[in-house]
Amino acid sequence: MIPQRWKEDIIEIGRMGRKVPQRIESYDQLDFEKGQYRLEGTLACQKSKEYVIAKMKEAGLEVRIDRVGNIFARRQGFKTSQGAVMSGSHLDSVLNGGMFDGVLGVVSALEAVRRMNDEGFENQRPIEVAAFMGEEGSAFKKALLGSLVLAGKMPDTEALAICNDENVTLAEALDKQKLRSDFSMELDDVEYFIESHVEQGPVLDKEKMPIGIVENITGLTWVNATLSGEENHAGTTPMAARRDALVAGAEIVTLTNRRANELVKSFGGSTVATVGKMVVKPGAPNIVPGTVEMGIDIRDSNPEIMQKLKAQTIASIRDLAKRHGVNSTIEVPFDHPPCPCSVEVVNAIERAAADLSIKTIRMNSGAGHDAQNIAEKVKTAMIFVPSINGISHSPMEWTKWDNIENGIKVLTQVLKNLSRDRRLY
Ligand code: HGY
Ligand code: MN
Ligand code: MN
Repeated sequence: MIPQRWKEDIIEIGRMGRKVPQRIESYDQLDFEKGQYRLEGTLACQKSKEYVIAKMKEAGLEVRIDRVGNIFARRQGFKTSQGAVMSGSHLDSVLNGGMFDGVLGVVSALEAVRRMNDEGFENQRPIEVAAFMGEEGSAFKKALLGSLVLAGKMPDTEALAICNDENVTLAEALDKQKLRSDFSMELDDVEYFIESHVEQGPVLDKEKMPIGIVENITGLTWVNATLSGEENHAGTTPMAARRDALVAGAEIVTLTNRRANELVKSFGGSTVATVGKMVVKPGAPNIVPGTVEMGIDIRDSNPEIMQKLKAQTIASIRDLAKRHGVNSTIEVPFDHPPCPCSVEVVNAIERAAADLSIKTIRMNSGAGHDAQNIAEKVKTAMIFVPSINGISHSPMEWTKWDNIENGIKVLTQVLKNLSRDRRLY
Protein backbone atom coordinates (compact mmCIF):
# COMPACT_ATOMS: atom_id res chain seq x y z
CA MET A 1 0.00 0.00 0.00
CA ILE A 2 1.68 3.28 -1.14
CA PRO A 3 0.96 6.20 1.24
CA GLN A 4 -0.70 8.92 -0.82
CA ARG A 5 0.97 11.91 0.84
CA TRP A 6 4.37 11.96 -0.88
CA LYS A 7 2.98 10.47 -4.11
CA GLU A 8 0.53 13.37 -4.29
CA ASP A 9 3.38 15.84 -3.78
CA ILE A 10 5.35 14.41 -6.70
CA ILE A 11 2.29 14.26 -8.97
CA GLU A 12 1.24 17.82 -8.05
CA ILE A 13 4.71 19.30 -8.66
CA GLY A 14 4.83 17.39 -11.95
CA ARG A 15 1.44 18.85 -12.88
CA MET A 16 2.71 22.39 -12.25
CA GLY A 17 5.83 21.77 -14.33
CA ARG A 18 4.07 21.00 -17.61
CA LYS A 19 3.42 23.67 -20.26
CA VAL A 20 -0.22 22.64 -20.06
CA PRO A 21 -0.64 21.71 -16.36
CA GLN A 22 -1.88 18.14 -16.24
CA ARG A 23 -1.65 15.29 -13.73
CA ILE A 24 0.30 12.20 -14.78
CA GLU A 25 0.09 9.34 -12.27
CA SER A 26 1.26 6.29 -14.18
CA TYR A 27 3.92 5.22 -16.67
CA ASP A 28 1.45 4.64 -19.48
CA GLN A 29 0.29 8.28 -19.26
CA LEU A 30 3.79 9.61 -20.07
CA ASP A 31 4.00 11.68 -23.24
CA PHE A 32 7.06 13.07 -25.07
CA GLU A 33 5.26 16.40 -25.41
CA LYS A 34 4.46 16.68 -21.69
CA GLY A 35 7.83 17.20 -20.05
CA GLN A 36 8.79 19.50 -17.20
CA TYR A 37 9.67 23.18 -17.72
CA ARG A 38 10.48 24.10 -14.11
CA LEU A 39 13.54 26.13 -15.13
CA GLU A 40 14.90 28.37 -12.36
CA GLY A 41 13.13 31.73 -12.41
CA THR A 42 10.01 30.49 -14.23
CA LEU A 43 6.49 30.62 -12.80
CA ALA A 44 6.39 26.80 -12.81
CA CYS A 45 9.52 26.64 -10.66
CA GLN A 46 8.17 29.37 -8.37
CA LYS A 47 4.91 27.46 -7.89
CA SER A 48 6.72 24.23 -7.08
CA LYS A 49 8.85 26.04 -4.49
CA GLU A 50 5.79 27.72 -2.93
CA TYR A 51 4.04 24.34 -2.80
CA VAL A 52 7.00 22.69 -1.05
CA ILE A 53 7.44 25.61 1.39
CA ALA A 54 3.78 25.31 2.37
CA LYS A 55 4.23 21.56 2.99
CA MET A 56 7.39 22.23 5.03
CA LYS A 57 5.48 24.69 7.22
CA GLU A 58 2.56 22.24 7.53
CA ALA A 59 5.11 19.75 8.89
CA GLY A 60 6.09 22.27 11.56
CA LEU A 61 9.52 23.01 10.06
CA GLU A 62 11.27 26.38 10.37
CA VAL A 63 11.69 27.56 6.75
CA ARG A 64 14.53 29.89 5.71
CA ILE A 65 15.63 30.93 2.22
CA ASP A 66 19.19 32.09 1.66
CA ARG A 67 20.65 34.86 -0.49
CA VAL A 68 20.63 32.82 -3.69
CA GLY A 69 17.29 31.09 -3.18
CA ASN A 70 18.36 27.83 -1.53
CA ILE A 71 15.49 26.72 0.71
CA PHE A 72 16.09 25.11 4.13
CA ALA A 73 13.51 23.72 6.54
CA ARG A 74 14.64 22.76 10.04
CA ARG A 75 13.31 20.25 12.52
CA GLN A 76 14.98 21.43 15.71
CA GLY A 77 16.86 18.81 17.69
CA PHE A 78 17.22 18.85 21.43
CA LYS A 79 20.99 19.07 21.10
CA THR A 80 21.11 22.12 18.88
CA SER A 81 24.87 22.53 19.42
CA GLN A 82 25.50 19.39 17.38
CA GLY A 83 25.93 19.52 13.61
CA ALA A 84 22.71 19.04 11.66
CA VAL A 85 21.73 16.13 9.44
CA MET A 86 20.64 17.54 6.07
CA SER A 87 18.83 15.88 3.19
CA GLY A 88 17.37 17.27 -0.03
CA SER A 89 17.93 17.97 -3.71
CA HIS A 90 16.56 20.49 -6.27
CA LEU A 91 13.20 21.58 -7.76
CA ASP A 92 14.33 23.11 -11.03
CA SER A 93 14.33 20.94 -14.18
CA VAL A 94 15.97 20.73 -17.59
CA LEU A 95 13.97 21.69 -20.68
CA ASN A 96 11.22 19.12 -21.27
CA GLY A 97 12.58 17.15 -18.33
CA GLY A 98 11.32 14.34 -16.17
CA MET A 99 9.03 14.63 -13.13
CA PHE A 100 11.30 12.84 -10.61
CA ASP A 101 14.78 14.38 -11.19
CA GLY A 102 15.42 16.52 -8.08
CA VAL A 103 11.81 16.53 -6.88
CA LEU A 104 12.15 13.00 -5.54
CA GLY A 105 15.00 14.05 -3.22
CA VAL A 106 13.18 17.07 -1.82
CA VAL A 107 9.89 15.21 -1.31
CA SER A 108 11.66 12.14 0.17
CA ALA A 109 13.44 14.31 2.76
CA LEU A 110 10.18 16.10 3.60
CA GLU A 111 8.32 12.79 3.91
CA ALA A 112 11.05 11.36 6.16
CA VAL A 113 10.51 14.27 8.57
CA ARG A 114 6.71 13.90 8.40
CA ARG A 115 7.13 10.25 9.40
CA MET A 116 9.28 11.31 12.34
CA ASN A 117 6.45 13.67 13.32
CA ASP A 118 3.89 10.86 12.99
CA GLU A 119 5.81 8.61 15.36
CA GLY A 120 6.95 11.37 17.73
CA PHE A 121 10.62 10.67 17.06
CA GLU A 122 12.91 13.01 19.02
CA ASN A 123 16.04 13.89 17.06
CA GLN A 124 19.11 15.02 18.94
CA ARG A 125 20.87 16.59 15.96
CA PRO A 126 18.77 19.19 14.11
CA ILE A 127 17.45 17.91 10.76
CA GLU A 128 17.39 20.15 7.67
CA VAL A 129 15.34 19.54 4.52
CA ALA A 130 16.96 21.37 1.58
CA ALA A 131 15.89 22.44 -1.92
CA PHE A 132 18.87 23.88 -3.78
CA MET A 133 18.45 26.62 -6.38
CA GLY A 134 19.37 26.19 -10.05
CA GLU A 135 20.89 22.71 -10.04
CA GLU A 136 20.39 22.06 -13.75
CA GLY A 137 22.02 25.19 -15.15
CA SER A 138 19.14 25.20 -17.66
CA ALA A 139 18.31 28.87 -17.00
CA PHE A 140 21.27 30.55 -15.24
CA LYS A 141 24.00 28.73 -17.22
CA LYS A 142 26.02 27.14 -14.42
CA ALA A 143 24.95 23.72 -13.17
CA LEU A 144 24.82 23.07 -9.39
CA LEU A 145 24.73 26.86 -8.87
CA GLY A 146 22.91 27.14 -5.51
CA SER A 147 25.03 24.48 -3.82
CA LEU A 148 28.20 25.95 -5.42
CA VAL A 149 27.54 29.24 -3.58
CA LEU A 150 26.55 27.38 -0.39
CA ALA A 151 29.84 25.48 -0.46
CA GLY A 152 31.69 28.80 -0.72
CA LYS A 153 32.99 28.03 -4.21
CA MET A 154 31.38 31.09 -5.77
CA PRO A 155 30.53 34.48 -4.20
CA ASP A 156 26.76 34.99 -3.99
CA THR A 157 27.14 38.38 -5.72
CA GLU A 158 28.66 36.64 -8.78
CA ALA A 159 25.81 34.10 -8.95
CA LEU A 160 23.16 36.78 -8.47
CA ALA A 161 24.51 38.73 -11.45
CA ILE A 162 24.18 35.80 -13.91
CA CYS A 163 21.54 36.45 -16.59
CA ASN A 164 19.15 33.99 -18.20
CA ASP A 165 18.26 34.03 -21.92
CA GLU A 166 15.75 36.83 -21.28
CA ASN A 167 18.60 38.92 -19.84
CA VAL A 168 17.06 38.81 -16.35
CA THR A 169 19.59 38.43 -13.54
CA LEU A 170 19.18 35.72 -10.93
CA ALA A 171 18.73 38.45 -8.29
CA GLU A 172 15.89 40.06 -10.26
CA ALA A 173 14.19 36.71 -10.86
CA LEU A 174 14.36 35.67 -7.19
CA ASP A 175 13.33 39.11 -5.90
CA LYS A 176 10.33 39.15 -8.20
CA GLN A 177 9.30 35.75 -6.81
CA LYS A 178 10.13 36.81 -3.24
CA LEU A 179 12.26 33.67 -2.99
CA ARG A 180 15.47 34.90 -1.42
CA SER A 181 16.49 36.64 1.81
CA ASP A 182 19.59 37.55 3.83
CA PHE A 183 19.61 34.25 5.69
CA SER A 184 22.81 32.27 5.29
CA MET A 185 23.25 28.58 6.03
CA GLU A 186 26.73 27.69 7.26
CA LEU A 187 27.79 24.20 6.15
CA ASP A 188 30.12 24.15 9.17
CA ASP A 189 26.92 23.62 11.18
CA VAL A 190 26.04 20.52 9.14
CA GLU A 191 27.53 17.12 10.00
CA TYR A 192 25.89 14.84 7.42
CA PHE A 193 24.18 15.26 4.04
CA ILE A 194 22.22 12.61 2.13
CA GLU A 195 20.68 13.23 -1.29
CA SER A 196 18.06 10.80 -2.58
CA HIS A 197 17.78 10.83 -6.36
CA VAL A 198 16.56 8.76 -9.29
CA GLU A 199 19.57 6.93 -10.75
CA GLN A 200 19.06 8.42 -14.22
CA GLY A 201 20.95 5.41 -15.57
CA PRO A 202 20.17 1.73 -16.33
CA VAL A 203 22.03 -0.20 -13.59
CA LEU A 204 19.38 -0.64 -10.85
CA ASP A 205 16.56 -1.27 -13.32
CA LYS A 206 18.62 -3.89 -15.21
CA GLU A 207 19.78 -5.62 -12.00
CA LYS A 208 16.27 -5.36 -10.47
CA MET A 209 17.94 -3.78 -7.43
CA PRO A 210 15.77 -1.49 -5.26
CA ILE A 211 18.49 0.80 -3.86
CA GLY A 212 21.88 2.08 -5.03
CA ILE A 213 24.34 3.68 -2.59
CA VAL A 214 26.60 6.17 -4.37
CA GLU A 215 30.31 5.96 -3.58
CA ASN A 216 31.55 8.34 -6.29
CA ILE A 217 29.93 11.19 -8.23
CA THR A 218 31.31 11.95 -11.68
CA GLY A 219 33.18 15.11 -12.52
CA LEU A 220 31.43 17.34 -15.04
CA THR A 221 32.36 20.40 -17.02
CA TRP A 222 30.83 22.35 -19.94
CA VAL A 223 32.71 23.91 -22.87
CA ASN A 224 30.57 26.54 -24.62
CA ALA A 225 31.81 27.75 -28.00
CA THR A 226 30.56 30.41 -30.41
CA LEU A 227 31.81 29.99 -33.98
CA SER A 228 31.53 33.12 -36.14
CA GLY A 229 31.92 32.76 -39.93
CA GLU A 230 30.10 34.75 -42.60
CA GLU A 231 26.42 34.62 -43.47
CA ASN A 232 26.09 34.56 -47.22
CA HIS A 233 23.93 33.54 -50.16
CA ALA A 234 23.76 29.74 -50.51
CA GLY A 235 23.46 30.02 -54.30
CA THR A 236 25.96 32.66 -55.31
CA THR A 237 28.78 32.06 -52.83
CA PRO A 238 31.42 29.74 -54.34
CA MET A 239 32.44 26.88 -52.01
CA ALA A 240 36.02 28.17 -51.80
CA ALA A 241 34.83 31.61 -50.68
CA ARG A 242 32.71 30.39 -47.75
CA ARG A 243 33.29 30.84 -44.03
CA ASP A 244 30.70 28.30 -42.96
CA ALA A 245 30.42 28.11 -39.14
CA LEU A 246 28.34 24.92 -39.22
CA VAL A 247 30.88 22.90 -41.23
CA ALA A 248 33.44 23.69 -38.51
CA GLY A 249 30.86 22.90 -35.83
CA ALA A 250 29.94 19.57 -37.42
CA GLU A 251 33.59 18.45 -37.41
CA ILE A 252 33.84 19.41 -33.72
CA VAL A 253 30.81 17.22 -32.98
CA THR A 254 32.22 14.13 -34.67
CA LEU A 255 35.74 14.67 -33.28
CA THR A 256 34.47 15.10 -29.71
CA ASN A 257 32.36 11.95 -30.00
CA ARG A 258 35.23 9.97 -31.49
CA ARG A 259 37.68 11.10 -28.77
CA ALA A 260 35.31 10.10 -25.96
CA ASN A 261 34.85 6.64 -27.52
CA GLU A 262 38.63 6.27 -27.87
CA LEU A 263 39.11 7.17 -24.18
CA VAL A 264 36.50 4.60 -23.12
CA LYS A 265 38.23 1.99 -25.30
CA SER A 266 41.71 2.75 -23.93
CA PHE A 267 40.79 3.26 -20.25
CA GLY A 268 37.48 1.34 -20.00
CA GLY A 269 36.25 4.15 -17.79
CA SER A 270 33.23 6.39 -17.48
CA THR A 271 34.24 9.04 -20.05
CA VAL A 272 31.26 10.69 -21.74
CA ALA A 273 31.05 13.74 -23.99
CA THR A 274 27.91 15.22 -25.52
CA VAL A 275 27.32 18.16 -27.82
CA GLY A 276 23.85 18.76 -26.46
CA LYS A 277 23.36 22.27 -27.76
CA MET A 278 23.90 23.47 -31.35
CA VAL A 279 22.16 26.70 -32.37
CA VAL A 280 22.65 27.53 -36.06
CA LYS A 281 22.09 31.17 -37.12
CA PRO A 282 20.33 32.54 -39.02
CA GLY A 283 19.04 28.98 -39.67
CA ALA A 284 17.62 28.89 -43.23
CA PRO A 285 18.56 26.41 -45.99
CA ASN A 286 19.49 29.18 -48.42
CA ILE A 287 21.87 31.05 -46.10
CA VAL A 288 25.45 29.92 -45.38
CA PRO A 289 25.47 29.62 -41.54
CA GLY A 290 27.27 32.63 -40.09
CA THR A 291 27.13 31.68 -36.41
CA VAL A 292 26.95 28.47 -34.42
CA GLU A 293 26.55 28.34 -30.62
CA MET A 294 27.63 24.99 -29.16
CA GLY A 295 27.32 23.54 -25.66
CA ILE A 296 29.54 20.53 -24.87
CA ASP A 297 29.12 18.43 -21.71
CA ILE A 298 32.23 16.42 -20.67
CA ARG A 299 32.33 14.00 -17.71
CA ASP A 300 34.53 11.40 -16.09
CA SER A 301 35.02 9.97 -12.61
CA ASN A 302 38.77 10.21 -13.34
CA PRO A 303 39.82 13.89 -13.00
CA GLU A 304 42.93 13.56 -15.19
CA ILE A 305 40.99 12.07 -18.11
CA MET A 306 38.25 14.71 -17.81
CA GLN A 307 40.82 17.54 -17.87
CA LYS A 308 42.64 15.90 -20.81
CA LEU A 309 39.45 15.63 -22.88
CA LYS A 310 38.45 19.19 -21.97
CA ALA A 311 41.85 20.54 -23.08
CA GLN A 312 41.78 18.50 -26.31
CA THR A 313 38.26 19.75 -27.07
CA ILE A 314 39.22 23.40 -26.55
CA ALA A 315 42.31 22.98 -28.75
CA SER A 316 40.27 21.28 -31.51
CA ILE A 317 37.64 24.01 -31.51
CA ARG A 318 40.35 26.63 -32.06
CA ASP A 319 42.12 24.54 -34.71
CA LEU A 320 39.02 23.50 -36.70
CA ALA A 321 37.59 27.03 -36.58
CA LYS A 322 40.83 28.39 -38.00
CA ARG A 323 40.89 25.73 -40.73
CA HIS A 324 37.42 26.81 -41.82
CA GLY A 325 38.21 30.51 -41.62
CA VAL A 326 35.84 31.16 -38.73
CA ASN A 327 36.50 32.84 -35.38
CA SER A 328 35.86 31.01 -32.12
CA THR A 329 35.16 32.23 -28.61
CA ILE A 330 35.21 29.65 -25.84
CA GLU A 331 33.82 29.74 -22.30
CA VAL A 332 33.99 27.12 -19.54
CA PRO A 333 31.06 28.08 -17.25
CA PHE A 334 31.98 25.52 -14.58
CA ASP A 335 34.24 22.59 -13.85
CA HIS A 336 33.04 20.30 -11.03
CA PRO A 337 35.64 17.68 -10.04
CA PRO A 338 34.60 14.07 -9.35
CA CYS A 339 33.60 13.51 -5.75
CA PRO A 340 34.19 10.50 -3.49
CA CYS A 341 31.35 10.09 -0.96
CA SER A 342 31.81 9.65 2.80
CA VAL A 343 32.49 6.03 3.78
CA GLU A 344 30.78 6.68 7.14
CA VAL A 345 27.57 7.82 5.43
CA VAL A 346 27.70 5.05 2.79
CA ASN A 347 27.99 2.52 5.64
CA ALA A 348 25.16 4.21 7.54
CA ILE A 349 22.83 3.95 4.52
CA GLU A 350 23.86 0.32 3.98
CA ARG A 351 23.13 -0.52 7.64
CA ALA A 352 19.76 1.26 7.59
CA ALA A 353 18.70 -0.65 4.46
CA ALA A 354 19.89 -3.95 5.95
CA ASP A 355 17.84 -3.21 9.12
CA LEU A 356 14.83 -2.90 6.79
CA SER A 357 15.85 -6.00 4.76
CA ILE A 358 16.03 -3.87 1.61
CA LYS A 359 18.79 -4.95 -0.81
CA THR A 360 21.40 -2.42 -1.95
CA ILE A 361 24.42 -2.19 -4.23
CA ARG A 362 27.22 0.34 -4.15
CA MET A 363 27.70 2.30 -7.37
CA ASN A 364 28.94 5.46 -9.07
CA SER A 365 26.86 8.35 -10.33
CA GLY A 366 27.19 9.38 -13.99
CA ALA A 367 24.99 12.38 -13.24
CA GLY A 368 26.21 15.45 -11.41
CA HIS A 369 24.47 16.41 -8.17
CA ASP A 370 24.39 19.12 -5.52
CA ALA A 371 25.84 16.47 -3.22
CA GLN A 372 29.24 16.91 -4.87
CA ASN A 373 29.38 20.52 -3.76
CA ILE A 374 28.08 19.83 -0.27
CA ALA A 375 30.65 17.02 0.05
CA GLU A 376 33.40 19.62 0.00
CA LYS A 377 32.51 20.45 3.61
CA VAL A 378 30.07 17.82 4.87
CA LYS A 379 30.14 14.02 5.17
CA THR A 380 27.94 13.15 2.19
CA ALA A 381 26.49 10.21 0.25
CA MET A 382 23.51 9.50 -2.00
CA ILE A 383 20.63 7.05 -2.24
CA PHE A 384 19.54 6.04 -5.74
CA VAL A 385 16.24 4.47 -6.76
CA PRO A 386 15.77 2.79 -10.17
CA SER A 387 14.95 4.71 -13.37
CA ILE A 388 12.83 2.64 -15.77
CA ASN A 389 15.09 1.82 -18.78
CA GLY A 390 17.63 4.25 -17.29
CA ILE A 391 15.88 7.19 -18.97
CA SER A 392 16.16 10.73 -17.56
CA HIS A 393 16.28 14.35 -18.71
CA SER A 394 13.28 13.27 -20.75
CA PRO A 395 9.46 13.28 -20.28
CA MET A 396 9.73 9.46 -20.32
CA GLU A 397 11.60 9.45 -16.97
CA TRP A 398 9.79 7.15 -14.52
CA THR A 399 10.38 5.39 -11.21
CA LYS A 400 7.89 2.91 -9.76
CA TRP A 401 6.00 4.17 -6.70
CA ASP A 402 7.02 1.17 -4.58
CA ASN A 403 10.68 1.83 -5.38
CA ILE A 404 10.26 5.40 -4.16
CA GLU A 405 8.63 4.07 -0.97
CA ASN A 406 11.69 1.83 -0.45
CA GLY A 407 13.96 4.85 -0.85
CA ILE A 408 11.90 6.89 1.62
CA LYS A 409 11.96 4.05 4.16
CA VAL A 410 15.76 3.80 3.96
CA LEU A 411 16.23 7.58 4.04
CA THR A 412 13.96 7.95 7.07
CA GLN A 413 15.83 5.23 8.93
CA VAL A 414 19.31 6.58 8.19
CA LEU A 415 18.31 10.17 9.04
CA LYS A 416 16.92 8.95 12.37
CA ASN A 417 20.09 6.96 13.05
CA LEU A 418 22.41 9.84 12.19
CA SER A 419 20.34 12.45 14.02
CA ARG A 420 20.68 10.57 17.30
CA ASP A 421 23.71 11.31 19.46
CA ARG A 422 26.92 9.98 17.79
CA ARG A 423 27.49 7.67 20.79
CA LEU A 424 24.32 5.78 19.86
CA TYR A 425 25.42 5.31 16.35
O1 HGY B 1 23.42 17.04 -15.62
C1 HGY B 1 23.35 16.36 -14.60
O2 HGY B 1 24.05 15.38 -14.46
C2 HGY B 1 22.38 16.72 -13.51
O3 HGY B 1 21.15 16.14 -13.81
N1 HGY B 1 22.26 18.13 -13.35
MN1 MN C 1 19.11 16.62 -13.89
MN1 MN D 1 19.07 16.10 -10.48
